[in-house]
Amino acid sequence: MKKEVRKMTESNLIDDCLFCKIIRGEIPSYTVFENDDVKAFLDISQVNEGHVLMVPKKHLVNFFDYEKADAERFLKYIPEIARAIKKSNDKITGMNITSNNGEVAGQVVMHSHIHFIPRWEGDGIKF
Ligand code: DGP
Repeated sequence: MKKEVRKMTESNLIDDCLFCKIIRGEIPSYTVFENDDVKAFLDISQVNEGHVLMVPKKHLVNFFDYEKADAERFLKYIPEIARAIKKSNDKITGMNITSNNGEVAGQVVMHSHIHFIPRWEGDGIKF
């Protein structure tokens, strides 16, 4: 069953999508977490050191595109990834976990992704 799901997911990846290319390994990325369902890698334009993106291994445009099963399958990894990033650096004491959905909300790459932006006292980041 798991194999079938994985096959279906991979066939859903599309040719001209930047994050599908990263998932397929056609564009290099610094991967921090990966399994059959999701991949998490360093964002190329770091808002703060350790800024990570998590993407589902299924081409979903954004949360408006998710079925309940997609949410259950992909979003459950958020706490695990957040903890792994926090553990990677003692100075991290907080984190902004955000997602831009739609162009008007600042979404540039049209493959659903979640930003993990590590925070610490005095980091100077303003939202
Ligand atoms: P958003 O504005 O929410 O769609 O964020 C897209 C993010 O994707 C942005 O923070 C920069 C990141 N990004 C764009 N191109 C690449 C790339 O080729 N590699 C990596 N690692 N990140 C990228």
